[in-house]
Amino acid sequence: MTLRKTLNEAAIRLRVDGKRRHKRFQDFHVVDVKAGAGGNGAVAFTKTPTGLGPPTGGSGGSGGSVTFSPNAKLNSLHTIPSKIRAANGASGSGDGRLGKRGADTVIDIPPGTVIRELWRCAPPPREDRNCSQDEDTLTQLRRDRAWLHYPGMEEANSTHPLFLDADKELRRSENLQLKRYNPQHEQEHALEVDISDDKSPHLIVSGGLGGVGNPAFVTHQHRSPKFARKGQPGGHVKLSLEMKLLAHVGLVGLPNAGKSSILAAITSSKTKVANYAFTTLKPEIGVVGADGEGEGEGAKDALTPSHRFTILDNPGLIADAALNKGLGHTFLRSVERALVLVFVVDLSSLHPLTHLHTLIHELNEYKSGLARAGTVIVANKADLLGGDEQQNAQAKHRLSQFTDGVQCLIEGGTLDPSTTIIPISAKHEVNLDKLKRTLGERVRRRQVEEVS
Ligand SMILES: Nc1nc2c(ncn2[C@@H]2O[C@H](COP(=O)(O)OP(=O)(O)OP(=O)(O)O)[C@@H](O)[C@H]2O)c(=O)[nH]1
Ligand SMILES: [Mg+2]
Repeated sequence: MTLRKTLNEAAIRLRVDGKRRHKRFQDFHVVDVKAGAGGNGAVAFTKTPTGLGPPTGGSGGSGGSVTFSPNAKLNSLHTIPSKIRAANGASGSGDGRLGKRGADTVIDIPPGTVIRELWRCAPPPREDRNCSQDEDTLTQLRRDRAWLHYPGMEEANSTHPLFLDADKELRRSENLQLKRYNPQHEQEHALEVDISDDKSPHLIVSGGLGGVGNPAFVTHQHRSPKFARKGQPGGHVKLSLEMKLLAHVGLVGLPNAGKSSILAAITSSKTKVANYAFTTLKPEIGVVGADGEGEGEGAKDALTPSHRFTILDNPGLIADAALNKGLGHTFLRSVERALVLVFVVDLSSLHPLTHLHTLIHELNEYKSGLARAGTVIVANKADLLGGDEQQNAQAKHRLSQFTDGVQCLIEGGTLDPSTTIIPISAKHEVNLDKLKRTLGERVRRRQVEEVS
């Protein structure tokens, strides 16, 4: 009874820990981003013994903008708030005092994040989109949005020629803006930014303009405007953020194939290795050839400091991962970014070739032709084959069958002609130098291809 209770508690704790661990990594996020609105212009006058003197209302400050800035220290999107706002501009005031500009918001984003616009609030705000309203109500709604009146003067303003002229002018410019607005064009030019390693920040939405104060409306005939412009709203968008980890090499394999064992064997990464499926829940990066790491015999010549490369261990891929089953898309996004993909298959399993077909199928389902980036096939757990003479012969036969299958895939155009098979034992560290050298070469080759 007590043992069962303890076991239950442990299982619950593990589940909660697992969820928490998972929460610390997020590679897809939808955010609502709104820039600050401009501050209102002021309706103010110098006070004189006889009443109101010349107009002195200051203009409002513009709203703050929202900018995304790459920060190489980040590798998850979970710290980014779902609602991102910049400060509104302050309103202007008497004596021509200008309102303070709203503070900008700068959001740090991990490099390798692709930002896509899902929705944008189209300018200008148009009350008459609501066709059920009558003309007078629409006019009133528009005026309420755009104008600020001196206390008690709204009614008088609504028939005053100075106000009517200013309102007409505003309406004309908004109509022009609306005519120029083309939803098709807007869609075609929707924001799509790939935040890369460069440090330059990307402006996402600009703050609204501040409204002008009442002195801006003075004319020769009318020296005392009793109204001012309100500030304009800031840009407002909904974005999807999709993070793709940047690594030179990506390991792709079914659960338990030994991907994490390979990462642990050729880098100093402390990734978890265990004999059950889905040990790895989030992509993990290691560096091959960094100081003191991955420097086995023969590797020193091949991996000079300039030839270091990063390698990404991924969760196990299962059939229908491309349909978002298992951990699904979460890491295929990162896989897509790697220069070189490595298929890791368990050579000791009954059907290594079927496993390879599954991996290829899932990658190609996710993105057509992606499997051709898999130019290295690691036949892992080779140590489990062989032993006596008969077993050795069986092992050779199995490897040659596997090699023939791969050759067919190359001839059929599914795999790249440069695809090579490297039998290894990650657990017993056999043939890892050859693996590192080959990966180093492939990465350099792809880097040269990318530049040219
Ligand atoms: N005999 C032998 N066992 C290995 C070898 N490589 C990995 N293993 C074992 O296979 C099991 C799975 O290894 P992992 O490295 O965790 O496999 P994985 O592909 O990362 O698994 P997931 O993270 O669940 O996808 C562990 O028990 C490893 O010790 C190998 O070369 N030989
Ligand atoms: Mg793993």
